[in-house]
Amino acid sequence: MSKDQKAPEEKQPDLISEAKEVLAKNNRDDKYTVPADGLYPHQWLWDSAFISIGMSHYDTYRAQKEILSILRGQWANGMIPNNVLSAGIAYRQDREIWRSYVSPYAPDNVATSGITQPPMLAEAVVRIGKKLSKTERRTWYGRVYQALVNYHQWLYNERDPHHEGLTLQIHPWETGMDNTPSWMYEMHQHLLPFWVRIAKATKLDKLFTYIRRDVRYSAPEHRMTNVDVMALYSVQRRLRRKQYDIQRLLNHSLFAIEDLAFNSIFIRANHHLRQIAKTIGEDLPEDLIANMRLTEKALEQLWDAYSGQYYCRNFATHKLIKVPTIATLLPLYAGCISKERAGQLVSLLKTSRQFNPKYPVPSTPIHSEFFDEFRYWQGPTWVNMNWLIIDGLRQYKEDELADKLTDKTLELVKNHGFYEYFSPLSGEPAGVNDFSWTAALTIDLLNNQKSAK
Ligand code: 2M8
Repeated sequence: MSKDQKAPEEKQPDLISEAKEVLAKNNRDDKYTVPADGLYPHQWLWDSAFISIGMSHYDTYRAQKEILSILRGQWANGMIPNNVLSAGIAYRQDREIWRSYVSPYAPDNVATSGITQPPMLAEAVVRIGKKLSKTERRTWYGRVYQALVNYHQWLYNERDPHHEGLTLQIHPWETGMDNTPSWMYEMHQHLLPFWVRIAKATKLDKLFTYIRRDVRYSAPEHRMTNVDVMALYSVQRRLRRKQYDIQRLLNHSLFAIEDLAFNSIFIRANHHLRQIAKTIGEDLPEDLIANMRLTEKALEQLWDAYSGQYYCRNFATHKLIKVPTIATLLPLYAGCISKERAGQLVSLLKTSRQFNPKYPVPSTPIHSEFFDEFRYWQGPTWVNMNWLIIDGLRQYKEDELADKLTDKTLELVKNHGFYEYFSPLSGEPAGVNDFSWTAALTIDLLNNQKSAK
C-alpha cells in the first residue's frame, strides 16, 4: 500500500464526516432532508426513513424530527404520501401537479402527493428507538404509534380490497423503483395512452426532454425514457382526476399491481409495528393482527416454482408478471420465508449472469432483455437495495455474504462518492451526486461493520 493510500479503517472517519456533510447540505429548515439538492426539492417518504436510520447514529433528536416532518403529510384516512411538498413560489408547479386538496382527506396546511411509497417507516422508528434509553424509547414509540397503526390499517382497508393479504399499488412511483421492468412491461403491454403511442411512433416524445427537470441534473441515458415519463405522468393525471379515491379508481380501468418489493417491506414493517406495540404495552387491533398473518402467508403466492423466483402480480388478472427484477430478493428482508426459499434466493444472488456482476446488486438482472447498465431502476446498483438485502441476509444467518456485499457497497462509495446509483458492471457512478440515502446508509453500514469487528 502506498503512503497516500489509507487503510480502510483510517478512511472511515473521513467517510462518515463526508456523509454527514451531505446530509447537512440537504437539510431544510432543520426539519427534513431533501434526497438531493435541485433534482429532488421535497421530502420523500422512504428516503426520509433511510436518512433517519443514518442520522440515528449521531443525532437521534434530528432523526426523530425527520420522521415527524414526513408525518405532517399524513392524510385523515391514514395514508402517508410519498411526498410532502416544499413551500414557496418555486415549487408551485409541483404542488399543482398533485393538487392534494382535491381529496377531502388531505391535510389543509401542507401540500402533498396523492400516493404512497414502500412502508419503511416502522423500520426507521425502531432503528432510532434502539439508540435511545428505555424511557426515551417508550416516549418516542408512543409519539408515532397511532400514526403507524393508521397507516398500516389504511394499507389493508384501501389497498387490499379483496382481503387477499397482498396490497396493491397504483403507480410505479409507489414502488420507489419508478421504471422497474415488471411495471414498465405491464404498462407497455396494456396501458400506454394513445397520445403517448402517437408521440412514440412519430418520435415527438423527444420534445418532452425540454420540460423535464431530471435531465438538467443527470445524463438522459441515466434516466427514464421520455415515453415512460409521459406514460407515468398520464397515470398520475388519472389518479388526480379521480381525486385519489380508491373506490372510484377501482370502478374504472385500473393500473394496479401487487408489488413484490412493497409487500415484502410491508411484512417487515408489520413485524416492527408488533414490536413497537409490545414495547409500549399497546394491543394492536385484532383485525390488523389477522391481516398481518395473512400477508406473510400470501407472499408465497408470488413464488413461481418453474423459474424459482418471486414476482409481482397483476391485481385484476391475478397473473404473475414474470419479468425478473431485484425485487425477487426482497422476501429475504421480509424475513417470513422458509429457510429453503431463502437458500434459493441466496443462490440467485450468487449467480453472476443474474445478480452477481462485479458490483452487485443490479436492480435488473444482467441477462434480462430490460437490463440497461445506467438507466435508473433498470440496471444500476442502488445503496438502499443493497442495504435491504444485507439486512435480509443477516436475518437468515448469511453473515459472510452480507459482509461481502457490505464491503462491495462501501467500495463504490469510497471510490466515487455518494452517488444516486452505480453501474453494476464497472462501478461508474450515475444519477446525481451527494444523494442523501447513499450518505445516510453509508453511515449505517460503516457502523455495523465496526460493531461486527
Ligand atoms: C425517484 O422517484 C421520484 C418519484 O417519486 C422521481 O423519479 O422523481 C425514485 O428513485 C424514488 O425511489 C425516490 O424516493 C425518489 C427521491 O429520491 O426519486
